[in-house]
Amino acid sequence: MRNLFASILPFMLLLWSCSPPETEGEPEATASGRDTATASSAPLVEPKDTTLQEVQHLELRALGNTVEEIRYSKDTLEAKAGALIKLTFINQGIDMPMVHNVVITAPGKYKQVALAGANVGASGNYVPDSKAVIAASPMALPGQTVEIEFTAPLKPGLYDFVCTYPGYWKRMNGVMIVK
Ligand SMILES: [Cu+2]
Repeated sequence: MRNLFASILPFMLLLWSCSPPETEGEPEATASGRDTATASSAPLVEPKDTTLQEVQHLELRALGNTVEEIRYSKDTLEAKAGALIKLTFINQGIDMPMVHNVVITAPGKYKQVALAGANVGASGNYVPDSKAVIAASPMALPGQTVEIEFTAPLKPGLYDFVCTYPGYWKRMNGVMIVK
């Protein structure tokens, strides 16, 4: 048995060494397949470089020291479509509960967002988890200034902004004009 194996082995090795390469032509097919995939996925890659994005500074104040007096310093904010907005929000209220924020919402959604925010409560900063929310500042306590950055919508139109502290939306809302 051992002798038989020993006599066959050289022939087996000979056959194995003479077998032709198996995968000729395949690398070419793989390469062309990869090229096709790259070409079709390229448009999905969004530019991450923001160095060319226009930066725009906006300022908004919360005025008044009673619920009957409270208001924003402006009824409208103007933003350029797609610009990086740096919004400074200054709460000029003196006493509690003069607590305010500014939430940018989709067109016509300020009331809906404010009512949903009131249900969220203080633990959630009175800001609902909603597609209608474009950007939201933290709550500014009396005398506090907060700053937020967000990208203005790409689509021009009339967007809303609102304070979502419970009940304040009635007097604290405005329009963000995106051009
Ligand atoms: Cu407010």
